[in-house]
Amino acid sequence: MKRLLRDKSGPLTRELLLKPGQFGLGKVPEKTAPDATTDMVCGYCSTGCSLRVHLKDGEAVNLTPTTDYPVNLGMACPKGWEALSVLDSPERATTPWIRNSRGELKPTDWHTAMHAFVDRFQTIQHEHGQDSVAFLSTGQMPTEEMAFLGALTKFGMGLKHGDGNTRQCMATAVVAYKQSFGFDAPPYTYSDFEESDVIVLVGSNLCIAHPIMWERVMRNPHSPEIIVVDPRMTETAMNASLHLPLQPKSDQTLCYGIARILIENGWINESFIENSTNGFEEFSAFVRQYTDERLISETGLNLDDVNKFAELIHSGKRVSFWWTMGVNQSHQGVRTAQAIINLALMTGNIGRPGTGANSITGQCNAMGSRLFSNTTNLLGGHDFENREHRQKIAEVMGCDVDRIPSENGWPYHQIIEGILREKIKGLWVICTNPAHSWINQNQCRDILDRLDFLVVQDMYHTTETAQQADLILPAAGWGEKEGTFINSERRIGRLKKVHKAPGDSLSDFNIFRLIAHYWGCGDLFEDWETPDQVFELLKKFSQDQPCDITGIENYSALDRAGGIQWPLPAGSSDLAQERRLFSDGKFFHSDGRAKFLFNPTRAMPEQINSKFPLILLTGRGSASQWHTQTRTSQSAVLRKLYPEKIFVELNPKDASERHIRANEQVTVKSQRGQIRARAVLTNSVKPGQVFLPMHYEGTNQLTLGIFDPHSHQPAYKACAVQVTKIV
Ligand SMILES: Nc1nc2c(c(=O)[nH]1)N[C@H]1C(S)=C(S)[C@@H](COP(=O)(O)OP(=O)(O)OC[C@H]3O[C@@H](n4cnc5c(=O)[nH]c(N)nc54)[C@H](O)[C@@H]3O)O[C@H]1N2
Ligand SMILES: Nc1nc2c(c(=O)[nH]1)N[C@H]1C(S)=C(S)[C@@H](COP(=O)(O)OP(=O)(O)OC[C@H]3O[C@@H](n4cnc5c(=O)[nH]c(N)nc54)[C@H](O)[C@@H]3O)O[C@H]1N2
Ligand code: SF4
Ligand SMILES: [Mo]
Repeated sequence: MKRLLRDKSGPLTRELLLKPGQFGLGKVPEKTAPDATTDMVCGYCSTGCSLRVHLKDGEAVNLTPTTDYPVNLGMACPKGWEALSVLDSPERATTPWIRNSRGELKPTDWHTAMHAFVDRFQTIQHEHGQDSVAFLSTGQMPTEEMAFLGALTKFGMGLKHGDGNTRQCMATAVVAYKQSFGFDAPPYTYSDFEESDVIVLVGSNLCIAHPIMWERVMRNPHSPEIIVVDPRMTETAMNASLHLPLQPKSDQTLCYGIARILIENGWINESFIENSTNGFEEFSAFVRQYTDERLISETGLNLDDVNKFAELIHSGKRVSFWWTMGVNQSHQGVRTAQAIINLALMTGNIGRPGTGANSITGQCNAMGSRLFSNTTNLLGGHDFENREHRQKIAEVMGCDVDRIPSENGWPYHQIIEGILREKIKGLWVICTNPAHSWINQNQCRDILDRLDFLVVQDMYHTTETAQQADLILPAAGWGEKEGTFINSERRIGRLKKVHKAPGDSLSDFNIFRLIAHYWGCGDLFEDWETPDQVFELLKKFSQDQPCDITGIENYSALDRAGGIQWPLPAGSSDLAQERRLFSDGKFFHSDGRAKFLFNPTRAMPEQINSKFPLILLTGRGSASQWHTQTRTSQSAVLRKLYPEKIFVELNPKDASERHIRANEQVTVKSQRGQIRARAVLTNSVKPGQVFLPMHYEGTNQLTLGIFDPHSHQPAYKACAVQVTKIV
């Protein structure tokens, strides 16, 4: 029986809660950094820039980018510069909110909130089974908080199903790496941007989504060839030496065709293939079917450009391949990512400076969530289904091994479908905003409405999902708590408390402690009092894994080193500022070899037709907007840098056929919904395609809920729509 006993301390009283400082409640900010300045990593994107926060009496008054941090070298994008200003906002949740019997959300206190949380969820479990309560989390909390949430829900509360918004984002790369390399291991370090002589960016709009990585490309002294594979002429494509505006979702065909051309010309690295890989013979036979004719007809590219792409890969001494959401968010994302990995393997472009098959992550702590959130894998990159792994984690936890689930929980879309099938009745949403960001949003909102109890834990009480909640738990945000993030190049950096969290809001860490206490499993978390104590546990979880960090002494060591990239096993003296994986040609599969993996390409599931003749692409709109805009819309400076209302990018040819003029309001319609948007006429989208930024809530009313079969990641990027003039 996994249901836990009530805490031995007996019923909780309000007096207990009101003790000053307990669970961080009512506590004055600890002056973690009484000095004049302190450095910490940014809380938006996965670049992981360091920001120097200027303090007065331990409170932040301003910030500037850190000049001597190996990631950003004194640079920051607008979001980083404005990171402090979004903390003080009237939309911050300053107390818990609970929905009353009239259906209205009303402020309440923590004691009532905690009782409601425990009573409602435990009642649901009692009536509908242990697994009828699930959670959805994030890539935007410190690793210590993610591990706490994962351990609390799965070992403490006995939940089985929980996933994160990293499913929307990184799941494809995770599965691709695990299958190809034997572990989820992005191999690169950012100096590779500066050391390559050929840089290939596939489905990645670096200028907008990772502007400081783009700055690193600009510092490359080798005048690199930059090849951008993107259906749109993005800001990044405009700066490329070769832009390949392929048909959406034809990247896999393109990579297989390029592989065939490389093989036919003998432009491969035979000794690397021989010594470090498996499966090349089969791959080589397989790609023969991707003939020039097929390549041209499926990608819509011209043969000269395709051949030039192959020649540039061949002539480069240090070729790096980078990909992001144009690849991951696809009905065939995993095999597409592996088609890119195969190009790096067959040309031996991995493990050396300026090379690599490199997935760029998205959120500030996507990498932390991949390894330590206890969702898709057991803490520390372990496997729920492996008994030895469960035993190891149970020992570190100091608990019975039977408390560790022996199966994986459902991925995100199965949790959502589980609500529809009445298998999931209670949902706890932490640090993500699915009512805006999840695919096919009209259906998602209807589904969330069917829950018996929805808890949302967020910095703001105004998010689309919080407005649907039965209970809102007010969370401290970036700058208001301690912990660590892991960036795209596997660098662990620190996060500090430099600002007082407003009202009664608490760090997610303290909310989890409070819940453990009320739920009755506080005993399991006696050693989890502070983030730095949990960091010690993270080290133990990681021991002997490819992501081993037992050699990181403590938080101060991270400060001194300018962040540390995993792995750093105990006893390692390799404290170089830039470290990449696979320099010895050895991968993480048991035989030390990487695998060539491939599958026949599949057509886009939703084809255009006479009713919906345009392909809708979605993605990031500007460097000043973050996702569902709950944070970035709070900054007056950022608000000036992007359009307030939704707009659709449309090619002038498609516009004139529809008698649409610039800036007119139009209807964009798919089989799932319709929205109004302002028409922006631009040649950056090709005829037959339109683009909507994801930052406006309308966009996901149109998208199609299709998922990669291996990673279960949603295919946000392409579906069929029609655009019409409003008359
Ligand atoms: N300013 C800002 N920066 C961010 C974020 C943000 O919200 N705002 N979010 C962060 C997060 S979480 C993430 S995951 C990253 C995402 O970073 P990116 O993946 O770089 O951003 P997107 O704009 O989503 O998608 C990249 C490109 O994919 C293209 N694309 C669409 N379909 C295809 C296709 O079939 N093939 C190819 N080759 N390309 C295609 C789109 O045209 C788009 O230009 O950004 C991170 N950085
Ligand atoms: N159409 C389309 N849709 C997409 C995408 C796309 O390209 N196209 N991209 C997808 C991708 S890659 C991603 S990553 C998702 C992102 O989707 P979401 O995760 O839903 O987007 P965010 O706006 O970042 O939501 C984070 C929430 O956490 C809150 N928050 C911030 N910090 C904290 C904290 O410390 N604690 C707590 N408790 N809350 C906090 C914020 O206020 C916000 O409400 O969107 C996906 N949706
Ligand atoms: S590039 Fe990313 S990490 Fe750097 S300042 Fe901008 S949002 Fe922050
Ligand atoms: Mo993402």
